[in-house]
Amino acid sequence: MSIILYELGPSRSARCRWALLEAGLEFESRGNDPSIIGSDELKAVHPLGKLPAVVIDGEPLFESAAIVAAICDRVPEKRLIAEAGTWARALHDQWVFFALTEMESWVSSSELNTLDFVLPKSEHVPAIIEQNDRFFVKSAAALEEHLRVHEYLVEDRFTAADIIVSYTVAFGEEQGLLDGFDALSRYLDRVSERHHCTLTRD
Ligand SMILES: N[C@@H](CCC(=O)N[C@@H](CS)C(=O)NCC(=O)O)C(=O)O
Repeated sequence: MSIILYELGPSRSARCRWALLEAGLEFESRGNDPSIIGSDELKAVHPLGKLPAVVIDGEPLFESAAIVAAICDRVPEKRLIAEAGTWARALHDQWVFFALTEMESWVSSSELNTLDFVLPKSEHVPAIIEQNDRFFVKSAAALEEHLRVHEYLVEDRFTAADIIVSYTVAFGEEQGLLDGFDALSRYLDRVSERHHCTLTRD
């Protein structure tokens, strides 16, 4: 199997690196320089020229959650992701979509409107931050409920869902949004203990 991963430090590509390390698959790393973003080389793999992106056996794939699932599906013997077609896989999708649409969209918008990495300061809308925080916290409370009684998201064991969702939770922690969410903090501590974890936390 040949795998090329376009990545950059603590960007969402960290999810894919983590999955590849858990899977024990060899890969070639490309990028690791901010100039890769928006480059023609990356646009040939990701239509928006964003990270992460991969080429697996010559086939391009983008979106970090899709990449993590594709990697984990390649090594069924490692049991890194609930089997396709099972109810557990539906729960995998549930938590992944919940994290990406009901949580990550808000912290991502706050980041875009705070750092000048993508949008110049003149285009920032500071008023949006308070609203983003409110929506993130509302969803975080729902995830907190689940993780108060479960150590992991699916099948009560570490899986790809935890790779994807814990990155989103850590994104919220970075923005100071986990106050009072003890189960979420303990969850981040738990997944951070894994040898291959790529989460960066202060
Ligand atoms: N939904 C995408 C998000 C991709 C994304 O926004 N990547 C950021 C780095 S974490 C990026 O490349 N930003 C550059 C830009 O927006 O131009 C995923 O999960 O892969």
